[in-house]
Amino acid sequence: WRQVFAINENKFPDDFLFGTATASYQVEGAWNTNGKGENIWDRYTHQYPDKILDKSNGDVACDSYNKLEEDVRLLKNMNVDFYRFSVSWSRILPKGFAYQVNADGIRYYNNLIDLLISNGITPMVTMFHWDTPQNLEYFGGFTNSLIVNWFEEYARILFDNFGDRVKFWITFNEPKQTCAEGYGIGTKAPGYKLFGIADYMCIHNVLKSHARVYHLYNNTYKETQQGKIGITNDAVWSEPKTQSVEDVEAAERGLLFTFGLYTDPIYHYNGDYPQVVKEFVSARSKLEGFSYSRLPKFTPEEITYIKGTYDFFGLNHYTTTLVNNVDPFPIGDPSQIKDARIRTSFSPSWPKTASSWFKVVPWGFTKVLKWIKNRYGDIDIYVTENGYSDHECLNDQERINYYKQYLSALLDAIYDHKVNVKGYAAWSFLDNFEWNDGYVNRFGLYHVNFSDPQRTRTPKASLYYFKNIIKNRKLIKL
Ligand code: PNW
Repeated sequence: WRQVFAINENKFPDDFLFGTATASYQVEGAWNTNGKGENIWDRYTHQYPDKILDKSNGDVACDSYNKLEEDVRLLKNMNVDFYRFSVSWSRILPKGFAYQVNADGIRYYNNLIDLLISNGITPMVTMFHWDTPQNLEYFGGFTNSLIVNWFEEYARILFDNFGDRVKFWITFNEPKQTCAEGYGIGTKAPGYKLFGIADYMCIHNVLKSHARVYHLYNNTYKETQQGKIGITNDAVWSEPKTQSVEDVEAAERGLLFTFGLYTDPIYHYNGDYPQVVKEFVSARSKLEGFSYSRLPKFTPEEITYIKGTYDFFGLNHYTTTLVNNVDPFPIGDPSQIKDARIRTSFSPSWPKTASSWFKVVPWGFTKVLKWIKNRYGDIDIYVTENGYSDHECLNDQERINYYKQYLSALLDAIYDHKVNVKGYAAWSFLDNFEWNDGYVNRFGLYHVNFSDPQRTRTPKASLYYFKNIIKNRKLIKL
C-alpha cells in the first residue's frame, strides 16, 4: 500500500486546475490610451517616483494591452487550464462612475476573454487589483462608504458585458494591501498614513462592497450565467517565535489581525470580525482617549448580509513570519501593530528572496491551508497566487526549487490534511511592475526585457519546469 500511497501523494487530483496570474496595472501599460482614465497607481507613481525602487511606473509595463495575441499564444504554449487577470476599473469607467463607459475598454477585455476561450483557457477575472479610479479617490476611495454603490455599478457593467463567458469572479485582490498599506502605512497608493484608523474604515467598506456584489450576482445573474464568485486574501503564516503560551497566543492573534480581519466576516460561521480583534482594538482605543472603537461595528443585519457571500476562497500565499507577544506599546499614534501587540521577524535560517518581506518557508503553506480549513470549514480553495522573486535571470533554479517545495507542501495539505484545494495559479505569468520594487524584483515565468520597446518575452527555466508539472499533473518530490 505504501507504494500506491506514494504515487497518490505526488499526483494532483484529476480535476485540479493549473493557471497563472497577472494584474492590470502590473502588465497592461497603455495608461492613458484610447479613453482609459487615470487611476491611483498612475497618480502615485507619477507624483512620487521616489517611492518606487527604480523610480519606474506602469505607463508601458509589459505592454500587454497591445500584445494580447502574443500573450495568449504564450499561455497556450504553457498549457494552463486558466488565466487569472484583473480588469482596470478606470479603463472601463474612466471617471470611476457608470455614466461614462469606455467602449475601447469593453472591446479590449472582450478580445482577451474570447481569445482565451477559443484557446481552451478559462478566464478567472479579478474585478479590483488595487487600481482605484483617481476620481473616486478624491472622495476618499475605500474610506467612503458610498464606494459600495460605485463598486456595485462597476460590477454590474462587468457582469452585463463579460458574464456570459466569465465563470470565475474575484471581487477583490488582497484588501489587506489596499487598506493597511494604502491608507494605514502609506507605502502603496493612495499613500495615506492613518494606521489603525483609515485602514479599518477601508476594510469595512471593502467587505460591504464585496457582499453587495455577491448578492447582485446571486440575485440577478447567477441563474443565467452560472458562474462562481469569491474574494482573494493573502495569508502570511504566523509561527510562534517560542513555545511560551504568550507567543503561541500572539501568533494566533497575528493571523486573526492580518488575515481573519479580512476573511472572518465572509467565511466564518458566525460572520463579523474575530472576537480577539474587536476586543484588542476596543481596549486600546479606550486607552488612547477614544470614546468608541477605531474598528467600525457591523450591525446584526450587516453581519448576516456579509456572512456566507462566497462560492470559493482565493488564497494568495508567499511566506511565513515568526511572531512574538509584546507588552502594551506606549500610548502615541494608533496602529494595527500596537492593537495586535505583536512583533514579527524571520528566522535567519530561512532562505532569502529578492523581496525584503519574503523568505522561503514551504511548511508554512501546509500550515496555513490547514488553519483555513479548521477555521472556515471544508470550503473550495483556489490558490490564486504563489511564486518567487529574484533579480533579472533566465536560468532561475531558485524559482524552480521554490515551486517544487511549495507545490509539495500543497500536496501535503491535500493528502495529509484533506484540505480541498481545487486549483493553483503561479505568480506570475510575466515579469512585471512589482509595485514599490518597480522592475527590480522579478516574479515571472517568462522574462520580459523592459529596455526593449518590443517588451520581448523569453521563457525562463522555471517555465519549462512548470509546464512539465501541468503536463504530467504530478510532482517529482524532493
Ligand atoms: C501580491 N506579503 O502582493 C500581489 O497580489 C501581487 O500584485 C504582487 O505582485 C505579488 O503579491 C508579489 O508581491 C503581496 O507581505 C504583497 O505577504 C505582500 C505580501 C503578499 C502579497
